[in-house]
Amino acid sequence: MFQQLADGARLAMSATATLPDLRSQKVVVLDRVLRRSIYERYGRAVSASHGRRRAEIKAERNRVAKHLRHLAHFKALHESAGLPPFAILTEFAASRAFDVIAEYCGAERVYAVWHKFLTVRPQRLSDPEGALPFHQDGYFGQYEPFIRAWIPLAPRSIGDSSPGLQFLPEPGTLNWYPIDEAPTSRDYAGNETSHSVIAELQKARPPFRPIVRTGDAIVFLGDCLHGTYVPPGAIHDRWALEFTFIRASDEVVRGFKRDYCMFGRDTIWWPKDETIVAWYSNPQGTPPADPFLRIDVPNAPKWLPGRWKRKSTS
Ligand SMILES: O=C(O)CCC(=O)C(=O)O
Repeated sequence: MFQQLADGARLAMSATATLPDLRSQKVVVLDRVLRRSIYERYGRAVSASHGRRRAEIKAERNRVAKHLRHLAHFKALHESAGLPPFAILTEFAASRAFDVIAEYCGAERVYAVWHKFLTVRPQRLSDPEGALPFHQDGYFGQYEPFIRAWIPLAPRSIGDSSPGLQFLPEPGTLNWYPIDEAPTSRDYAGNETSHSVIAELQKARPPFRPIVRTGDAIVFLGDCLHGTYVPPGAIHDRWALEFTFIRASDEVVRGFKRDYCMFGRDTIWWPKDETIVAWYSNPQGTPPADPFLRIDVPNAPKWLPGRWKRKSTS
């Protein structure tokens, strides 16, 4: 049964594929989600920036306000990649990965907690302790799991000659497992799933370890057990980009103050950095009246995009 899921979860870019159901599958692998002209340039900028000395990166980060550190880095990456501002976001919003997420959310807008939205995920072979153990990403309100899109940026092949991800999905069920009492992880001990639970699940079926290429996407729900997989034959370090979304109503999201962004099919609402920083640094003050930039998504496909075959209703 698991093997069927693993095979069935991989969708070739094909006009006949049916939009996958993230809710029941928990993890979906999509081929060629981003255009090469975008991911190659962005990937080069990411790996070059991570190749610099740690101290240099730290000094650069400390020059900008805390809440903007990730954003300053994001802007700098676009600049050094020679890409227009926000290109990686608009590319993602027009992608089939976003179709899957929007379908799961069943709403016009998909949200993200802004300061946690975008993460670069390096995994160096010289740092095996930096690998994440099996864990669940957490949840939001009513145990609604986070939704993650993990996009490999470099090298070309991930999960065989470089570190990838591994999953133990339990299709259809929502289950939060206990945390291990004697965790071994360096960076992630507080979220390391019980080793005995993992051993039991692995007895029932082997982990799903997709081999992906740059520009593909792995989309998964936060309750799906997963972690880093360092294949025995790995010879390259790896860089990936990770987006984290949530399914929520406008009303719930208001509780995040201004710390969120929204994705719609043809528009992204992205916080205007200066007003947000002012609000964060003086939360008693008047909230910014118009805190979001509206970013148009060029070539946004209409819902339901023609690239997906409709599900049979019979
Ligand atoms: O990038 C990785 O190796 C692990 C990513 C992961 O498990 C996470 O972000 O929750």
